[in-house]
Amino acid sequence: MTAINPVTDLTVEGDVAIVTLNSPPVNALSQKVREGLHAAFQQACADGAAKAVVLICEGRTFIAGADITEFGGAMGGPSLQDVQDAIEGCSKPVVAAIHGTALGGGLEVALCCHYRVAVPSAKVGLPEVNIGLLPGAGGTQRLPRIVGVEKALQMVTSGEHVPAKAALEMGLVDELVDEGKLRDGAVAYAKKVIAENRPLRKVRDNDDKIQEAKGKPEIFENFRKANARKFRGFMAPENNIKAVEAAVNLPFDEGLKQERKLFNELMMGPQSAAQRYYFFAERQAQKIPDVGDDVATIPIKSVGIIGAGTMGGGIAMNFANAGIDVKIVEVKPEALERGLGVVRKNYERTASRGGITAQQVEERMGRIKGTLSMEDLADVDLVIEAVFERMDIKKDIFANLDRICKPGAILGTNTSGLNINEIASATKRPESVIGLHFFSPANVMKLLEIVRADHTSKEVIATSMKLAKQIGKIAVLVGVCPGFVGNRILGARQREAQKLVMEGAMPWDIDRVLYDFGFPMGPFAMSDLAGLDIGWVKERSKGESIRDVLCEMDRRGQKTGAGYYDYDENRNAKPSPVTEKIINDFIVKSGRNPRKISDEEILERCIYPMINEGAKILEEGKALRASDIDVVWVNGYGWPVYRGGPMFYGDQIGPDKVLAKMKEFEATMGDVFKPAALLEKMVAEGTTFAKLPANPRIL
Ligand code: 3H9
Repeated sequence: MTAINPVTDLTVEGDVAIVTLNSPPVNALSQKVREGLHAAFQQACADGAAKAVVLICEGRTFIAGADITEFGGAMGGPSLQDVQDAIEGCSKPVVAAIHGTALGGGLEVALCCHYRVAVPSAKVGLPEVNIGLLPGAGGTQRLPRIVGVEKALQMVTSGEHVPAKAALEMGLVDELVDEGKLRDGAVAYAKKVIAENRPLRKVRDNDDKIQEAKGKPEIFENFRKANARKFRGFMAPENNIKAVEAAVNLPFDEGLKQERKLFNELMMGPQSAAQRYYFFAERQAQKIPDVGDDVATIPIKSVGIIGAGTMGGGIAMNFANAGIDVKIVEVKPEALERGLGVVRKNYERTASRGGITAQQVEERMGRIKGTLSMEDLADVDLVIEAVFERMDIKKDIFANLDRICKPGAILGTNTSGLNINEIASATKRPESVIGLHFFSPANVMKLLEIVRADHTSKEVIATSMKLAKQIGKIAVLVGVCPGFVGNRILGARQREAQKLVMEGAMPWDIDRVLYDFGFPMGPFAMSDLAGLDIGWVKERSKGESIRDVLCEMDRRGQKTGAGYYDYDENRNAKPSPVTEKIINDFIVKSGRNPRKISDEEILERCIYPMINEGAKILEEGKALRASDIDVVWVNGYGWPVYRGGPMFYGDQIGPDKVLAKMKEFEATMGDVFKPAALLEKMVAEGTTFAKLPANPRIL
């Protein structure tokens, strides 16, 4: 065996040369890796004994793509293209041996190999779109030559990871080899290629699949139209589509040039910078400075959930989906039956769309047991309380759980803002109490705010973070404060949205500005969707707010055909003259005159207080890092990922500009705009949210 460099080895076994990469954690194509591969292939191809070459990786995965940390800086040679040329131009057949994930540049390297084998658990894909890019190393030119244009469009714009079996069917992989026997399987395959004297097949030379799409621009137009909603606001999907169009309409090398141009456009643009930042933000959020890998975790084999309402049922589904047994507790048999019925319906709907099989529906339902007795939770490893937001009820439940649950069981609450220290005080084991704040619908939404209370133990935190990953959530650790991180910042935005209305901006103006910014919908459209009467009690209504009046008129949102907006039978929203009149009457009654408010002011008034609130959260130690706040807002509140998150956006605008505006608002509109001390300090020191050191722990 020859060590080519610290991350690359070359061995020749009989007539097969084996190039082995070992660059943890994911064999990304860093400069060292490119250098090693380039040199190894030059040597392997020149080796007199070798008649074929296998490329294989050590560790958890085949090459997972370009090294994203290198982006944005100068890249040392050799380039990825040099490496690919060395592989594709090798005079001997090259076989890629794939396990784990061959993603992005990793798959693009594999597509330069003449043959590909994989283990059944492997996955392949071109996920560059998720970081605001396109496959910039020939992926958009080679992929359609194997899988055809339509499938290629779908793969590059969704970034999906295709399982090995499907990849085999599409021709992306030539053969599956036994799990755990990749090396032997790949060598055997290489020997077969040699024995059968198979050609040096190059993907670039095969135009059959793209011929079918030549002269059919409607394929691309239809694809754009069908996905317009999904792609709204994003730059990368369009450039991906254009690159595949180039594969169809241009000779291979010209197509490559066009792909490079479109790639560079994205790489230089603001969206990819935001999406790359976000990629690392999500991973960073998993690291808790004072809860290291050495902290033991508690095995969670069974979960109890209190409350079979929408939240409780949704939460239960997460665990059942992950193969964990669940007991749901309700007070009344009808409520329990209704709750379990909703869960079943949800599963059946997924099954009817092909998401899971009928058998899986039964398996998952089989894992969820209903009970009317909290005493049945004596043996569960974790309890999540999901009843309505009343402190007295929650404390009562926790006192009971303290009595019933086995020692060491984690006692979680799904409260969206109540004081968890107070809830924990109802028990004699506050170290076991933690906030597990799911977002609705809990079986769909990715975000989980994990709330550390004063006495929550490190084991309980470490277990919750690990469990979140196991059930497919993105967890962010936050501290106890009203609304925690997400709802607290939402509160700042909602307050301004309501105030803007009382100054003369119409709900649809505010919604439009926020929609155009990239949110899926604005706050008023959202209220109409959720129902204006949530938390509204007719008997207590005094007609003191616009919402009171709307509800009294039975304008309770989409469900009643009218709310802030008027709705047609297809639930299309139209600005409502009725609402407009109510608003104007309110403004007059308050002794003011409605004024014309610019879109710019609407945006600044809604967004800057969010950034300011984020700064307060950081200075109070209720979040570890600015980027954690961004993860909360992108995953839980529809902040457009191509704008990174509110704190990233604050850095883009410039903390000095945000501060100046907050001061201006404070001077004219009062204290609620008072800038956070941290924001003042940052500006004085010329720093940014991204550069702030992480808080050492959640307070
Ligand atoms: C590209 O290829 C462009 C080309 O087309 C053109 C070039 C010219 N780079 O996610 P995990 C780190 S663009 C650098 O927790 P998992 C990650 O930060 C790239 N670092 O593990 C983390 O570090 P830490 C296209 C990377 O098992 C550690 O690895 N490829 C990269 O849950 C473990 O990651 C992609 O977009 C990278 N490319 O998931 C794939 N990837 O431990 C991106 C990971 O310090 N990667 N790291 O926090 C993934 O989707 C997942 O990481 C993967 C593993 C599925 C591979």
